[in-house]
Amino acid sequence: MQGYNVAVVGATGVVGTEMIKVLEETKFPVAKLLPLASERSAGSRIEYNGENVKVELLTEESFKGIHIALFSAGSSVSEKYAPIAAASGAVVIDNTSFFRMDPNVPLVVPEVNAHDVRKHQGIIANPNCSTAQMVLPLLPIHEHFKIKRVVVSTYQATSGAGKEAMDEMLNQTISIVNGNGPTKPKKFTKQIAFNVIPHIDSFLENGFTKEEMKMTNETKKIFGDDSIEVVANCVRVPAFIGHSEALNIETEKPFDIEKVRELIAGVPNVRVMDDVATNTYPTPADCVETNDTLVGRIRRDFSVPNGIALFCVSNNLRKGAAFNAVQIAFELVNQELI
Ligand code: NAP
Ligand code: 3JN
Repeated sequence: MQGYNVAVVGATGVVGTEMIKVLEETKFPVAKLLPLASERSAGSRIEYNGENVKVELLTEESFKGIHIALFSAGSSVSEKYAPIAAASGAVVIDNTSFFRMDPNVPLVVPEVNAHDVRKHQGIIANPNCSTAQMVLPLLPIHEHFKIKRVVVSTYQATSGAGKEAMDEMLNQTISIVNGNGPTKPKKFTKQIAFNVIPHIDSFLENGFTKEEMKMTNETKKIFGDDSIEVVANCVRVPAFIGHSEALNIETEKPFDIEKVRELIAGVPNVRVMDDVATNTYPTPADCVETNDTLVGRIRRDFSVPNGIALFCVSNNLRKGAAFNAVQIAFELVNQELI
C-alpha cells in the first residue's frame, strides 16, 4: 500500500496541531490527511507537508475510507464518534480518558507494551501525558528489580489544559507585569501566573484528583501488573510546555544505582541528562523540541531499603499525546495489523 488515509479529530487543538506536525516529521505514510473539528473551525485551513488543507466538520459520515483516526477532541466526542469510526473500518487511536480503562481497549506506550496493539478491536487508547512519560524510566527498573511502590509529584505545564489555558497564563502574566494585577481565573481554579495549583482535573470522593488516579490505574494496566502501587500528587505550574515529575521508587530487589542509570539510558526515546557536577539535569525548557523523555537526578533514596529517586521531564504534547499516538500508528503498520 502507498499510504493510509488518516483523520485527525480535534485537528485545530493543541494536541491535534502537534499530531499533524508529528505525522509530518516522522514521515508517517499518509495517503490523505483529513483534519476534523467542530463548526467553530470547520472551513479553516491547516498546513501539512507544504499543503494547505481544509478543516472539515466532524460528522457521522466523516470516516468513510479512513484507515486510522487519531482522536483528541475530548471524552464526549470520543464516546460518540470513536465507535462510529471503528465501525466504518478505521482503527481509532484515542487520546482521551474515555476508553483507557476499558478491558477491551489496549492502553499502549509502545516502548513498554507494543505487543498489546494486536489485541485491539477497533480502538486503542493513548495514556494520560503524565503516565506516558513516567512509565519509560520505570520500565527497566520494574523488569530488573520489580517495583513495589512509586510516589510521584508532577509539575504540569498549562498546555496540558488546552489552548485557552495557555492564553490565560500568558494574559494573566502580562496583566501582572503591567501593574494591573491578575486577570480573573477561568480555565484554572486559581491564579496560574507566578503561582502553582495543586489541582488537575476534578476531585474524587477519595480526596485524590482524577488526574492522580489516572496515573495509578493506567500504570498498572500498561505494565499488566496490578501489584505496582502508585500514589500521585499532580500540580499545575506556570510553564507552557513540558511536564516534570519527581519520582520515588521502591523496589523488591536490591540494585546498584550506576546500573539503574545505565538501564534507564538504554530505554528507547529516553535521554539521561545527569551530571550534578556540571548542573546537568532536565528542565521543561529542554524538552520543547524533542520526542525524548529526559531523566536526571538519579540517586539512591535512603529512606527505604531499596529506593530510587529521579526527576523526569517530557513534552506533554509529544510523548504525552501526539508522538505516542503516532508511534502506535507505526506499530499498526509494522505489525501488519492494518
Ligand atoms: P484544545 O486545544 O481545546 O482543542 C480541542 C479540539 O477539539 C479543537 O480542535 C476543537 O475544535 C475540537 N473539538 C471540540 N469539541 C468538538 C466537537 N464537538 N466536534 C469536533 N471537534 C471538537 O484541547 P487539547 O488540549 O488539544 O485537548 C483535546 C483533548 O485531548 C482533551 O480534551 C483530552 O481528552 C485530550 N488530551 C489528552 C492528553 C493526554 O494526556 N494524552 C493531553 C491533553 C489533552 P474547534 O477548533 O472547532 O473548537
Ligand atoms: O492537564 C494535563 O496536563 C493533562 C490533561 C489531560 C486531559 C485534559 C482534559 C481531558 C485529559 C486526559 O487526557 O486525561 C482529559 C480526558 O480525556 O479525560
